[in-house]
Amino acid sequence: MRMPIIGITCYPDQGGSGVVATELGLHLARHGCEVHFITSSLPFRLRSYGENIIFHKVEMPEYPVFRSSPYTLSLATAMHDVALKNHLDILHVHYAIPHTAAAFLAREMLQPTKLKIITTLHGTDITLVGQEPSFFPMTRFLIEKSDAVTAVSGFLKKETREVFGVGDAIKVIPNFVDSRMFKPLGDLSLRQRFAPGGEKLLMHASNFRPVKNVPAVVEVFDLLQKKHSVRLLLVGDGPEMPAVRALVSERGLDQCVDFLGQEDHLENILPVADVLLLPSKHESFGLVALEAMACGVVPVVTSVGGAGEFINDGHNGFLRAPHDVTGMAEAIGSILDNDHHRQIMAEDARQDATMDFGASCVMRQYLELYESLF
Ligand code: GMT
Repeated sequence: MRMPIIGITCYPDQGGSGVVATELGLHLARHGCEVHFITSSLPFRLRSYGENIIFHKVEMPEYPVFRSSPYTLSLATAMHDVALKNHLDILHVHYAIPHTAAAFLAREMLQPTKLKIITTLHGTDITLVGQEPSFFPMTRFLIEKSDAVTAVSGFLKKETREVFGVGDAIKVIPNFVDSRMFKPLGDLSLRQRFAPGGEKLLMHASNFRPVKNVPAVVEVFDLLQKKHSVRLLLVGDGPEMPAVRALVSERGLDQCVDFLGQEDHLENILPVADVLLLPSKHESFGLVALEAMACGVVPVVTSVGGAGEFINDGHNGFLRAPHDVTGMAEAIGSILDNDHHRQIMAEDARQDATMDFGASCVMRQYLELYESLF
């Protein structure tokens, strides 16, 4: 069978769903598929135009009548045009709202067509945004109208079925990590810059939205630094940042916390850490924890969501309830000054991440799904 021609739509800015969509497209292109990215701007991980990759920017005209430009309609038109001109077989949209709505419109405009729509559910499109009363019936409709739906964890599939009453056929395809890109630190000089006194390094990396529960990171760190020689690295930016900065100052921690801001090349900074803390209120998967594991960094992650599908508590990381600040501090404290124990966990973490969640292994699961539709 010839390789399918695929259109991919995602949010292009920082965020796990855009990372998964872009990395999938890059791997598919290397595998010989023609991949068309149809997005509002260049996805941040799409750093070069490799062979088989074509980027189509969605144009959004301004008009005084509009309060804001109707992005979904412009996207639907772009999808229609790209599909027609390039004979797309599949539109693979990441994050249901509003991407599946645009794909549905594009497919209607193309009738009769063999174009298939695949929706990958990533998280808050189901757990938060999709449940808003103004989106709820539309989200259910779009799940039903997709030719195939995938979810990034068993947790997210279960949540979709329980909340929306649809999605029995959802296929679970987890997040993945490229272990050539995310790997343990080779050169220790960067680590020494952040820990000049040989301190241990705790890291948090996210988009600082309320769901990420970043104040808990500061509270855990506050407990830890009373007993251990440790520094905190905060990577990323977002709406919670002012509150987080205020909490750091209020606790008198300014001297031992570094705010590194948004980092497009997370693979450069992640490996300097000893432990990554992700205490989200819920996390349908928690891609950054998997990337940390591939770097040999021990993850401490919320137990609410899908992280239990790749973290084996006490073996390759720790799972704790998002409110359990003491439990998180105790778990981290138990390995912080025990290099031998931490190294064993770190090695297990890297092995588990790269064996079961490697890019080629997960790409094959998507390819099998594509093939099953024809
Ligand atoms: O759903 C979101 O919050 C957005 C999305 C993103 O773009 O960061 O994150 C979700 O998708 C990631 C990739 O599949 C998952 O690893 C994250 O766990 C998930 N976020 C949440 O569930 C909060």
